[in-house]
Amino acid sequence: MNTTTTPNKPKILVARAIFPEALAELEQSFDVISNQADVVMTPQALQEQLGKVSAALVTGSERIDANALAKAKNLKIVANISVGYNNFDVPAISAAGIMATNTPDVLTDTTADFGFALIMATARRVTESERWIRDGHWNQWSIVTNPLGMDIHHSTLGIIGMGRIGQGIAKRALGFGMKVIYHNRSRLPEADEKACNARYVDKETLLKEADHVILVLPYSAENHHTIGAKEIALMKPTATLVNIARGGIVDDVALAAALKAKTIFAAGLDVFEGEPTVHPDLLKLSNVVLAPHIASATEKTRRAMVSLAIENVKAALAGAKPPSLINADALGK
Ligand code: 8YV
Repeated sequence: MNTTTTPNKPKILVARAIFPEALAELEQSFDVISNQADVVMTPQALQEQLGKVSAALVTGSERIDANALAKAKNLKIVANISVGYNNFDVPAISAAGIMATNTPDVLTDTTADFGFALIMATARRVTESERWIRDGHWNQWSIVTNPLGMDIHHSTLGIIGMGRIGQGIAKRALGFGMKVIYHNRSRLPEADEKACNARYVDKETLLKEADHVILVLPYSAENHHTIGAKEIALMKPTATLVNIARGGIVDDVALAAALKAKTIFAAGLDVFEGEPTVHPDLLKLSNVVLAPHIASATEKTRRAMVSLAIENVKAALAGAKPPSLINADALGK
């Protein structure tokens, strides 16, 4: 950990490495405890550091719960550099009177782009084809034995989770002439459905009808294993499944078994149960595209996420309402 100390400046913890310019900006207003070495803190180290500061910038690798907050007597805000906040125990944070924020909107298009990239890479066997070349198989090219994929254009896309990112993916699908069906906790207003040309269906219908299924729903205990063996069994044997939501939404063991048995065609995964560990069964399979949680990872968007997190911190410490406050109701703000 690196510390810069200036009297009378509030202390801030930056739990993971951020862009040097963003760190320099923070150092103008705060005493910064930073982790530019980017070694993930143990829960005990996190608890210690949170006990020293008024604000913290964190990511999905920091679990913020009652234990992490046990010594946090001066902490006013935990700002996630992430739109998803399943690393936050929001009731525990609210009970401690601390503001919790995330980074919505700034990553919507970048994440929707990647969702589409993963749909295409999965259906068209892009990474498998690259391995095929590198392994020296191109001399076996033929009309019938090439890595043959599934079409994207004019197929049916099933989106589970129709928030901002889900709608962004649906709008991109329009350009491919896809039929879009979706399932969500609540149905979208008619105008939004029209803008996406998307039809609401129940989960079972979606799984049975879709050629490509993409998961974009937030993780919660009730969404745990939204897709397990039973759900995969409903899908077409030619279908693909893409998860850019969170590990734990899919039962990775059941998915690996289905991919191995080829009961579905292929899967594309940006998120995993137990990240950064990937289930060994998945690593052995060729019909799965693997990505290391990079859906929001363009330089422009990651910078925008850090900037929004800093804006949230500055507002909170200035006594204003942060722009993306998650627990406004619980704190009466
Ligand atoms: C983050 C994400 O990169 O925003 C999210 O919900 O999953 C990603 O954009 C990741 O969570 C790091 O905090």
